[in-house]
Amino acid sequence: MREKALIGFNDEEAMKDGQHLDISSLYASDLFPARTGEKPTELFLEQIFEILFSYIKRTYDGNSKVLDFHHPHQLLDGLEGFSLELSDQPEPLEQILVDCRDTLRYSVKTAHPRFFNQLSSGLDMVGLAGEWLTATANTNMFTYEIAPVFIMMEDILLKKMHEMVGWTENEGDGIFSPGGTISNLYSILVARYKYFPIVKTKGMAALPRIVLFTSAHSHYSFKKASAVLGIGTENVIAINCDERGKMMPSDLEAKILKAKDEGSIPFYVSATAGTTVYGAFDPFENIADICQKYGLWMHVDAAWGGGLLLSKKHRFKLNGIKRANSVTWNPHKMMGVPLQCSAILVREKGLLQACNEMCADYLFQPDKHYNTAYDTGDKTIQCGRHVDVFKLWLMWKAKGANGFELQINKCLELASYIYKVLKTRENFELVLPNEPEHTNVCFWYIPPSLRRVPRGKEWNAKLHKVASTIKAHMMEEGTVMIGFQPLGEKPNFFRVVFSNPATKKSDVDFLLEEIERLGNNL
Ligand code: ABU
Repeated sequence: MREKALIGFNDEEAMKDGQHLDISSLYASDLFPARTGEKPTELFLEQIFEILFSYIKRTYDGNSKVLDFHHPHQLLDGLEGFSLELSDQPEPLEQILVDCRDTLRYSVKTAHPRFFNQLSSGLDMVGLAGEWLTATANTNMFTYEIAPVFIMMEDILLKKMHEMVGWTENEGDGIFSPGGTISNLYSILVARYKYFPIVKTKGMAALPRIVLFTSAHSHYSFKKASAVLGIGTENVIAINCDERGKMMPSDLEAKILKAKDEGSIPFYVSATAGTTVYGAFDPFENIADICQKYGLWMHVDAAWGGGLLLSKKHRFKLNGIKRANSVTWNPHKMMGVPLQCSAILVREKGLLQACNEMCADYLFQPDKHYNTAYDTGDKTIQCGRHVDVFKLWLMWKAKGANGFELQINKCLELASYIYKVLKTRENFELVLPNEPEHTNVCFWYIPPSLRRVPRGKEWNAKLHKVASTIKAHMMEEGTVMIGFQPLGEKPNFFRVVFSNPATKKSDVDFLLEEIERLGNNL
């Protein structure tokens, strides 16, 4: 018979107050977890499961808080029996359970239907199971011999993604990487190697001044990667965008010509499918024409927008992506796969391997008894690599491409809904007048003191403070979370994004009501 549950985690109040904890008899031995399979191990994991499951239930309870905010110094000082301090002596497992509970208690519920702060949100139950299984397998993605199933799954998923981008059967390579920034870095790395293979051995000193182009609204990772790769941030040339945040092909061509005139060597253009703030899609066909004309590598950063390839209704927004030489796509964003899950796709086979391989003979022995083409670890800039692919594979099994399509369409419908609501609310103003292309919708809240007064520089300066002030109150109250930022000359505005299939229209209504409630004294 199973021993009684030792912690009353099903009791919401007990969770909140830390009361009714009967944990004294849980473990007699400090040797745990040396002998798996014995009662203490099972009990410990059952208790952990209860803690996690209770957290999940509260997360999806629309009336629970999104966060219980504390300042860094408060966390460092310790909170109600929760201390971050580490000591030389082991702590009892009872305390470890409480630490797990409290870690979640003071974390942000990114799966809460009212969490609108980040491009990745939600918590898919099958994806979560995938993450648990991955952690249980606890292996490394560098060789087939220690990750046979996961390596084959990665191969299958990369092929699926190539197909969705529109590459032919003979095209397509890639690797899962730790996030969009690293995937974008790979694209520059491999493009530079394609045009200047000597860089691998001789370094940047052997190269002329090379420059790359990306839009003013693109992700900051291109500058970061250029700094890391020794290209230099000054050699990242920003291309102007139109009022919707789309790269202007005319400015791209003009800046390529100018760079050439100045003696620089253009080699790479990154276009964006779903910019971070506006959610804009660049005109890929026009950009591809220009890349073709000047012999440049074309990358598409579809970290955010790639998911739309699964939607028959919205995939036209990525028309032309198949002409890209490389694509970044983060299933942990629109596809709702638990963090992290990002892929760099490269059209030309073999380039990633040639660019990055070091052939360490203790690991990638060519005379193994199986097809060593599946020892994919030398394609990467890492050695050890986490298994990010299984949760995506499992989710795909569980919902199929059609299931992803439904959840993605639903998120786009929510964006359309809030856009329409905002148009009718007199205390809010849309930053962009057009229907959203992606799930980003940007807007200002205009507080009473700024209504019906002349607008100008001073007014803008006051409006700039509104979003940050409301956000500060919002964090203290913990009822909802949304991000804000300035853009160019535009004062701070809110950006709502939808990627959580659990969000409903009532949560969207709540968001706007909450902003009004928190801002109506400003
Ligand atoms: N890497 C872009 C993520 C930004 C965001 O979640 O808002």
